[in-house]
Amino acid sequence: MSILTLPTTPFEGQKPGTSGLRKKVAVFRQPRYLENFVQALFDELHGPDGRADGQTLVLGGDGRHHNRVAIQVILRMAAACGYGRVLVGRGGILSTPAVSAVIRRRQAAGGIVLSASHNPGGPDGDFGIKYNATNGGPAPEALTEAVHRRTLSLTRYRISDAADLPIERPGSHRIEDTVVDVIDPVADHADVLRELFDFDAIRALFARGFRLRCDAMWAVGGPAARAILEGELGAPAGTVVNAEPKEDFGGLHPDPNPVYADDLVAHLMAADAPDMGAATDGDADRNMILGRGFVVSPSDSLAVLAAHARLVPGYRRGLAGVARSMPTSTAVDRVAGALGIACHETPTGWKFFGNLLDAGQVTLCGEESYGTGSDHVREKDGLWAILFWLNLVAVTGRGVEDLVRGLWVEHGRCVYSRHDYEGIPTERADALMAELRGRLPELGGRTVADQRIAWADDFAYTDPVDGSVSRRQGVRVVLEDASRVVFRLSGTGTEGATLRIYLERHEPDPTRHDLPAQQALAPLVRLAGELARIVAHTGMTAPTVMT
Ligand code: G16
Repeated sequence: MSILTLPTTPFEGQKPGTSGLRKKVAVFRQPRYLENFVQALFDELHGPDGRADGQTLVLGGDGRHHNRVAIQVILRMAAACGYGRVLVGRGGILSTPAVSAVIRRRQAAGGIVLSASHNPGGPDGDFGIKYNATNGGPAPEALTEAVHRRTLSLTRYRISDAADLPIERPGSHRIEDTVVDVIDPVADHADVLRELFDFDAIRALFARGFRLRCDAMWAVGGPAARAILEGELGAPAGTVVNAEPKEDFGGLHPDPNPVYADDLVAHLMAADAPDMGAATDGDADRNMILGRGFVVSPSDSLAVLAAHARLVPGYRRGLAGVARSMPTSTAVDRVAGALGIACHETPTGWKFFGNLLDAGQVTLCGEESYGTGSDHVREKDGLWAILFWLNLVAVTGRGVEDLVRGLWVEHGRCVYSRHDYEGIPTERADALMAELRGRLPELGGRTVADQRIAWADDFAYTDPVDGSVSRRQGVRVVLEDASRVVFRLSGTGTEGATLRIYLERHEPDPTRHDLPAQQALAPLVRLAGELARIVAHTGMTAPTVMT
């Protein structure tokens, strides 16, 4: 075995988005593409000729196509970089929350997650890579931007010429001076979850005949969900469906929302529907929750968890505060107000919660994009959310729908929807946003599509812990009754641009809570179309996805 220093030249476009670098598999397959990004990361972490002497790195991915190849490359590069130890998930598999749990429990220096999350997989699908820091959370913007800058000037990378390691079984190996331990992909994460929830109460719930359908979408969440829900909590075999992880997610789009998890929705709408439905995504950090005949919006889910957190052992002492991404509905703000705790509004991206969690300023956080989590790890966590809901149902004796309706009765309903326009040519999407931003100064006090605008801005965030400022995080247009429309471009796609439009209106009147969301939000949809001139810019007359 020896360490090689090999010449390379930069690739354009290795700029991490909302959550790491995501590209088509074919892009990652190009010789030196992955190597360049990893070397740029190691250079930033350890200095240009630095060595990570003695440090521990966690490594794993969601098992999508190209995962196995990439794992072996990174193992050889980590050895060349001098890591003392690499903890790699068996078969190269670790869910995103599991990586976070392992980093924290084993005091690792950081971890590399190979995932494109909810994006489709397979040879023609997407691949991705991101770095999580010592706190177990996604690297802050300052690091991802520095890595990108370094990718543009890279001239060489270092790699061991060792053979592939057999990582399909637990064991310990060595590349150069680096010890490579193959670890159980579920154990650390399961230990963390066990400490938080009342497993006895959930076991009793299942023993009473409670029926759950948990759809793992052929992704990495399946084995952990099966082990805990069926193995430990006594849910009947078959509770977790689509549970075997597949490299192409069975050809499906592993995104737990009503559009892509339509099979689960159909089961929960059927006459003999189970009591609760749940789904997790490609890397098992997102979740969707359903009651019988009832879909819970992610924003409402966060608000319900916050409102009842004290009923769950891990949060019995109450919440230090809560946080939500800016486009997420204000339902949790209302709950926080009633609880007398702070509610922080951050830009889209889980990385923005990290400092608040580390500083003990918030306990729960969540996003409209089907992510909820807490200070138990530094990632959103799909199985955590499912267990939290089960725990609440078990100890309150109330169903999923009843818990959400209780929130609406107490705080009014934040009627909410997101409209996505996917596959827009990038320059057209950029032109739309530029025009919108250009109009911002004149919007306050104007009436557009019969709606009176109170104020409008481009969201900027100053991190209260380290003072870092993130600008241009989304255009907000707020009406006099506090209804709002938010416009931003997705930072996770791999083809063209996706325009996301977030619509929210508060409805205090209980007799109007059952109005279909799209009907209640129709005036805001008209306002959004007129303001952003969507048809003129994109040629599209309707969104491709509505959640
Ligand atoms: C990632 C981020 C989330 C973000 C979501 C959507 O989730 O971790 O914080 O809300 O993308 O981002 P965008 O609107 O830019 O596409 P995941 O599950 O894809 O890692």
